[in-house]
Amino acid sequence: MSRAPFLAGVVEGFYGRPWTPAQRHELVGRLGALGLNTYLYAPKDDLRHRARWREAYPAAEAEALRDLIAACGRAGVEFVYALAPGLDPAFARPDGLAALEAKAGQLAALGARHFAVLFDDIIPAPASGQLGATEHDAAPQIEFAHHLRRWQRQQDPDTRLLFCPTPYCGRMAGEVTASCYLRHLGTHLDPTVDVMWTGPEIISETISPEDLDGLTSVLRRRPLIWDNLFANDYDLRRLYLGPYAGRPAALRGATTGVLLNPNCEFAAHRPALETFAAWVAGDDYDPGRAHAAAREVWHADWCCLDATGASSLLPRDLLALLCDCLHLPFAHGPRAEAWRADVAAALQGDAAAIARAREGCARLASLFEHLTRLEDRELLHTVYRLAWELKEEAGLIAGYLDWRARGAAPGSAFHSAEHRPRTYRGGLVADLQSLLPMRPDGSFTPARPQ
Ligand code: GDL
Repeated sequence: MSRAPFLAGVVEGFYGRPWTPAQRHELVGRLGALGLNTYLYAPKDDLRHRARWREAYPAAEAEALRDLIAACGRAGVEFVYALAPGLDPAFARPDGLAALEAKAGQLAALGARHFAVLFDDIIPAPASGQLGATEHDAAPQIEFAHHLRRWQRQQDPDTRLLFCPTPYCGRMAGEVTASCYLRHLGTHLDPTVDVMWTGPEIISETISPEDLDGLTSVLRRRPLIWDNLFANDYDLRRLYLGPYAGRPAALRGATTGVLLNPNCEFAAHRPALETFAAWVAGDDYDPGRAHAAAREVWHADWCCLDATGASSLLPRDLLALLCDCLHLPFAHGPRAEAWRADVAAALQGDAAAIARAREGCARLASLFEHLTRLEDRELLHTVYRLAWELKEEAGLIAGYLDWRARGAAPGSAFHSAEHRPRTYRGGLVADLQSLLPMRPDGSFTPARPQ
């Protein structure tokens, strides 16, 4: 595989509503235009990808896939079709292997050449946090992959097969060099098969070449990174509009490729994709600079209408503020972080910070007002609930600061007319979270009783 091209692109690999054919066509056109070469089809909730992987696609869906594969061909993007058979205990038995051939045959008839087999998220994690996969789990997976590889080679010798292992990140594998599962994979899996890895964690803040040293030696090949930096399927209240970050340029040389698993909301993919393409293209990648360039490209989509029928683009600073508020899993963007720090200082009584915090509250209210007038309603509804929540918090903070500025009596308490118990910060999940709060270090309170 060392001479195979570096794979760079997108894995549609998230839980939740899969993208539509039209969205995929738009994506593929953009991948090609940005010089990215791969689209891996792996939507967890396409029934025929995972839960009912043996079933053939019905005519209409098959035609949509045929069109998509053709669009990939025109855009210079390799289409990779993934099967995730691991929930089916009989996947490697003869009937499973026959179903595999039939399914691969259908996809090949639609134009697919490259395949992936995914065995992630199939064994419940024991409380220790480590998945208990052993070589006994690896053996049938390898058999399944080899069956497909042999079949693939008969059709076309120049194809690629990707493989997602059951422990697919450092945290799951524990000490990688001691993992019987990974060692078995390294020894027995056809060396031309790419093995996927999400980095030290499922959602990795950083991934460095050094993080992959042990893995590369155990697998006897460089891994292919499945990058969940922008995936937001694990928390409905997050959306990631920040830049690709935390991966040095040298990571490219330590891997056979990087595929991004983006936000579920298709309309939110632009900052991730544009900045990732810049990272793939050059060594002098700077996340801040790339993000500014990505926002500049995206800005044209943010057209606001007014009551007179006139239209104007969302002010650039408000788009930047939005992207900074809905940034990355581990960091707020600079404008959001500065405002958060101002709010913290304002609550401690710092006069200069109070003025800046209030200004920030007003800007968030203005951002929300502009967003409601967006011409592109898909874009609006992609950010609506999150922008709403932000303007609610900003309104509460502004109300609290006003109340204090009016000279509240010592010992008195602030009540907001718009933020009432149960309708604000309410719901069963919020109640449960308050029963078992999480500390910043990841531990939960209350601790075990003595
Ligand atoms: C995962 C899943 C992926 C999901 C992501 C983020 C892999 C290999 N599998 O564990 O489908 O979108 O986390 O929640 O990443």
